[in-house]
Amino acid sequence: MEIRNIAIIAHVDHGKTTLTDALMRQTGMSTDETSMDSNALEKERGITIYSKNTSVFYKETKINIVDTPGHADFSSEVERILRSIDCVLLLVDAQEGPMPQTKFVLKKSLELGLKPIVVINKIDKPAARPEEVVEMVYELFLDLGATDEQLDFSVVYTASKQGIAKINLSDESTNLDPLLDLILAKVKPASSLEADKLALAVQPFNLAYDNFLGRLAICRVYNGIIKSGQDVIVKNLNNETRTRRITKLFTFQGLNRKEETEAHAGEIIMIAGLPNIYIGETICDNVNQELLPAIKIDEPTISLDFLINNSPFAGREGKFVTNRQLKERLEKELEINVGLKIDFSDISSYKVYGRGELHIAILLENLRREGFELQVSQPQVIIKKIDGVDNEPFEEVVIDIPEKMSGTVIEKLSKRKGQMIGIKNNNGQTRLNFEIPTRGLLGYRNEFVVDTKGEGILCSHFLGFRPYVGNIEKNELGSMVSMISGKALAFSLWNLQDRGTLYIGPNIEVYEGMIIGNVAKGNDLAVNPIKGKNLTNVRAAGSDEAIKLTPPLELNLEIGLGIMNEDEYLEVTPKSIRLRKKFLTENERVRSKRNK
Ligand SMILES: Nc1nc2c(ncn2[C@@H]2O[C@H](COP(=O)(O)OP(=O)(O)OP(=O)(O)O)[C@@H](O)[C@H]2O)c(=O)[nH]1
Ligand SMILES: [Mg+2]
Repeated sequence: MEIRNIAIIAHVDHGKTTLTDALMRQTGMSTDETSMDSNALEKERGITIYSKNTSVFYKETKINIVDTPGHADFSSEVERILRSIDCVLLLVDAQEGPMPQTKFVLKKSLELGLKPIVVINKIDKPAARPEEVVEMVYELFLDLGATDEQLDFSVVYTASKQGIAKINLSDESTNLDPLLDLILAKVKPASSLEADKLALAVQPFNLAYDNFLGRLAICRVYNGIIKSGQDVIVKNLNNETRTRRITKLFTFQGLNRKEETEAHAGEIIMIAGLPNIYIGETICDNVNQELLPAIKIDEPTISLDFLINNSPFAGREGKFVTNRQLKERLEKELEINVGLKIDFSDISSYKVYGRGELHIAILLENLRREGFELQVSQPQVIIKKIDGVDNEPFEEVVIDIPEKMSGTVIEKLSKRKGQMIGIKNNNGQTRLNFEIPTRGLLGYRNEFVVDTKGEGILCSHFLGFRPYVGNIEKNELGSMVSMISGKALAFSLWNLQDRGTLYIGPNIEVYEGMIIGNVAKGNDLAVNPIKGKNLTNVRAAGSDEAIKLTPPLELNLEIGLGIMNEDEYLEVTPKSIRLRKKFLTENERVRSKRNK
């Protein structure tokens, strides 16, 4: 059977997974409301975190599809996948138009010589402006230096939620066939009898893990036929070889993997039996086989320390609380989490390098759900020496906000060393473009949500390492640190809430050194949240009946990582997320400062 290999790429939320799901449903690969976003965290957050493979059958052709994540923190996945498919569907929201991630994934596709099919999605939105968006996409192609051939892209209009595609906006349509037909017409076949006869050449572009089968490699078969049970030669990037046996071989069908005895040139497969297999290696059956072109993996941009929980509440909620367990789990994570690096050289605190706050937050969320307790330090950007000069990561930020809020946002980002490179007003909405050191952006997202009352959209994308821009003044808030252990009382919280924002409500157990809120003005503040009211006969404003507490700011992983200070840890357990000082007592803190 003929095979076509495509990936769906886009900015976050533009509808990639919805389209993939609809394609699977309409071709009979899935029947119900199941989705490619199958992971629990994906379902909860409504975003794709891991790229996933599927295939559908249409008119005697197998179309392998890779659904990719749109969030910038996971973009290194996308780049690897682009190397291993033959065409991309570039999805663009018919209202929003191209966004930073659209630009990033398109740029990578064009550089690889791919000729994208442009899919203008969500044409059902009332504010959709599909024709205008096509123009904007064309401009973007031009800006990115597309060749004439690439500029001559096909366009298809879709409402993937309704499962409709049309070539002309005025067409009537009830299904996605126009898109599928376009794919058959425009994407070159991956399979051929000639390629089957060539010497075996297979390359992994993604990794997975199975408790029974161990590490799995998701690969493209470029040439030849690979068989289950076959002995293969794996060549690493330095041309060193090792021989291993393929123990299992799968293809992807709908939401499932299907065990196969062999796979032909052009297929996308998953194989087991190669324990140390890594992305970009060449799997072949002949030592003289040339290496396939390497696949570049993006470097991490931020780092932080992971250590076991040693707070006074350690071990209360978790199943896995020891150093050894944490280390083993992190080592396992490295098997599949390709954007992640970990330095285990310090035996009690592991340095974890990742691609952004969300990348790290997802790892932490997985750990706590599995029953781990741990603590992490404040994320720091990675500084890299290039030609003897310190360089730091920079990001491009695109912000959509109501016009009246733009002043505050511009002011804050400028203070954080952001440079405005564009501003556009449209119907009371403003779009701002900034280039800013990642350092300046760390922790800003929470402030942004508050400043824009949740009405703003902020997205960022990694630009590259650039020379260090010097000190950044953030108005870091002080912390309200409990000086005592016990149960917080409404009365004392009521007194404290004027000083800043509280992270806890009454009856929450606290320990000495735990951070229970921030201080709006000034430095850290040692407080006593368990103090009861003096018993007097006089009824004061703070009587129990009168106590009205503002709801606390509940910490979650992303908020915690964003607001924590350098001398603090975020304590993560299956049930709780707390902030604490590294040094729990005031005495220790003073001493450590003096020793600095
Ligand atoms: N109105 C409308 N909404 C759509 C359409 N397609 C998708 N959506 C909605 O857009 C949201 C995001 O859809 P997803 O398919 O998860 O987007 P995605 O591109 O896979 O997102 P990430 O994988 O996180 O980058 C969901 O709420 C969808 O229901 C469409 O054609 N019309
Ligand atoms: Mg998705």
